[in-house]
Amino acid sequence: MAASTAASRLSPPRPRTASPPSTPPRRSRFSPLRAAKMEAVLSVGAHVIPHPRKAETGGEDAFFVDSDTGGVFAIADGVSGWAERNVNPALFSRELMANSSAFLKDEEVRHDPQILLMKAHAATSSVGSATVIIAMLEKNGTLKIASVGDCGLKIIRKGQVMFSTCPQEHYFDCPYQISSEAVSQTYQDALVCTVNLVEGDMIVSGSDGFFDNIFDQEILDVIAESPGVDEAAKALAELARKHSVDVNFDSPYSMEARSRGFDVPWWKKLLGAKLIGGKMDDITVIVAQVKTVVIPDDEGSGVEQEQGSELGTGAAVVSAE
Ligand SMILES: [Mn+2]
Repeated sequence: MAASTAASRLSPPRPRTASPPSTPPRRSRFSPLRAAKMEAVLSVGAHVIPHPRKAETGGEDAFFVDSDTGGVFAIADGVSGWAERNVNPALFSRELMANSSAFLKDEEVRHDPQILLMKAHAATSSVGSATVIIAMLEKNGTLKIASVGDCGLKIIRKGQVMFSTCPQEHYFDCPYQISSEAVSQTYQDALVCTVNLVEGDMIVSGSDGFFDNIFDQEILDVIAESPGVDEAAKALAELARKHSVDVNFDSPYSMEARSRGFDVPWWKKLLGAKLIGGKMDDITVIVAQVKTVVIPDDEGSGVEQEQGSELGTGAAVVSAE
């Protein structure tokens, strides 16, 4: 049987708990002394596969990728429990991403994903809630991350996962989330991380529907085999999707569910059965590769061009199709 739990992803009010910030050493590999004319940028690919039953409406995940400022991307996962209150769960996540993209022009948020989240949340008028992750690459190679809930981000260097965000949750299957309701998490609850990246590092970010259905080793294998970020994002999403509908796949989600005490009834256990299966959900994957570009003497102009050609598109809000 497919893994499932009775727990709703719609959270009841809980006391707010600030997450301890994680601040790795701030030693940049793109220091002005070593490379005065180099800047870090991201080459980004993205792929979305909606929940099988939500294919017509595009699902409830939303994301955006922005090539200006060196590379910003974000994912929001609309909490599906709102459908029980006759609210379209996609509206909140999509508006949050549209607002996040719009606020990138605001000087105050250009270097702080947590402030971007604060402003985008405040500007969002739709009813609903969402988990969200925002990542910003600075020109010196510093990646800044703010995450509320269980969207994830991993950094792969030399074929190994060298960094992963941790999910935040109230209880199993009920992640922290920002909401239209006053009682919810806010930007102040965000997990905030800063990681110094080097050229060639790969970033793999996704909604919970991705990470619940794929193991780290599979991510590493796909990244190693893929010729580019677009192909990698597509292949990763498709592998997660395949697992998500496989009732015999012992997914990270079903393993986690068992570790939390969810399982098949005792009499089935006696027959050797256990709770396994993928988790059907919207699947969003963003793959980004860190590159460096050389700044010509008339500082700045050449970078914009190169970013444009690498990233393909400028700011765009995209939801699942
Ligand atoms: Mn999800």
